[in-house]
Amino acid sequence: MRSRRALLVLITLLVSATILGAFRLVPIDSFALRTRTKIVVEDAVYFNKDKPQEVQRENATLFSLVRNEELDGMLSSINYVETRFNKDYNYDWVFMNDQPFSEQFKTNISSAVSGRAIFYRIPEQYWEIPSWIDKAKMEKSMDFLANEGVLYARKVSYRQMCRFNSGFFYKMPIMDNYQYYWRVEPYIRFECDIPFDPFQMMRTNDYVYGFAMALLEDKKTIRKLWSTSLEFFETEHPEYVSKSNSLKFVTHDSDDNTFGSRFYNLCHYWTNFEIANLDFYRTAKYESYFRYLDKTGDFFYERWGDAPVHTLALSFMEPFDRIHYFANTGYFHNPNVDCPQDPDIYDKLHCTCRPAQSFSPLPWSCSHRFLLADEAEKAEVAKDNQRSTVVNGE
Ligand SMILES: Nc1nc2c(ncn2[C@@H]2O[C@H](COP(=O)(O)OP(=O)(O)O)[C@@H](O)[C@H]2O)c(=O)[nH]1
Ligand SMILES: [Mg+2]
Repeated sequence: MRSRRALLVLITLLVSATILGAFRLVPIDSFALRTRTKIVVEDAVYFNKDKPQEVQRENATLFSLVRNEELDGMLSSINYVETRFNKDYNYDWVFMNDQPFSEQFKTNISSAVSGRAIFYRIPEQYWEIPSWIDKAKMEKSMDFLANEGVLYARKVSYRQMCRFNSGFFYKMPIMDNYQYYWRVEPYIRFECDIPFDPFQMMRTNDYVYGFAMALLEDKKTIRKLWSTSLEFFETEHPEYVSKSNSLKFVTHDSDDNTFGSRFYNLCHYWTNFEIANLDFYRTAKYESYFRYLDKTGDFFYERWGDAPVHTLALSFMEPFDRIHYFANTGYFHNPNVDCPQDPDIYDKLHCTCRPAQSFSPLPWSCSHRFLLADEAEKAEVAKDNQRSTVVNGE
């Protein structure tokens, strides 16, 4: 009896030792720890890599809000960004998630980027549905939009993502370290070389915002966004409206006054690519605009996207010449691509996209409207300058 018990104890000990040994032999983080130093700062996890000293870099980072299950798509996007641009610069790359990043995600991603990979878990208060949102009303509105066939009509997380990208991503302490960010989504492509540093271009030209594609928003998702924005900028804070604004880009004259005094033409910068100066969002006026929008609850009741929100904020508050169209990048986000039409540019930049499939010349693209509005604005400025020269007798 005693020897059987001893045998049982021995077997238990052997099994436990094997299990523990196995765990010790394959620690989850072994690869990441073996190849790079890991520093934990608040909620952010840095994977350090040495950066070549001779490269002139800006105070900037690539930035992706992404889910663990989008690992393949993120790796694919990284591959394009690194090959076409970042391999020569090794900019940091900040990854944010409302969930903890998996070890697999961190290991694969930090190995794929050429600079530092920084993984940041978003604190709950920036992601959760605010307590003052009426859930029953939200359910009803989601049903209504679903009946209308609106994309992501019933997706609450999509609304949380849009609200986060409108009013919170730049408030995460990790972003305090930077002046500019370049947003990158999973499964995007750059089908042409980017043989210059867009961040440097932003700084030297004093640009606030850069985009690669602009298009029309689904009106059903933003029924009250324009009227709310007009209330804010025309009634509450006319002092926030820039004298040389780009409202020409987002409005057109129409007898249809559904949206108020002017008509929103639904054009917006497609924010899945954007490069911007974070100071734009850090101002009291942007904050006050976001708060005004947020308190309507329509990020949840309607399905306001961060793209029209960024666009309207820029159009009212920033001078037109601070917004830049990054053309000729061969940027692709399903289902659209902006492919160079000029064969010389196409060859020089080693593009792989198909010019005939380019979305930018199509009627539902707003890129050409941007260029036309930009030209009109410049002509007006030139005329004003001429007039003041005559008045001043110079
Ligand atoms: N962490 C996290 N990221 C999200 C979530 N929903 C969307 N995203 C990210 O937000 C961005 C926009 O989402 P996406 O599904 O591409 O929207 P679409 O481009 O409008 O179709 C992408 O970078 C996604 O990875 C979410 O619930 N959690
Ligand atoms: Mg996307």
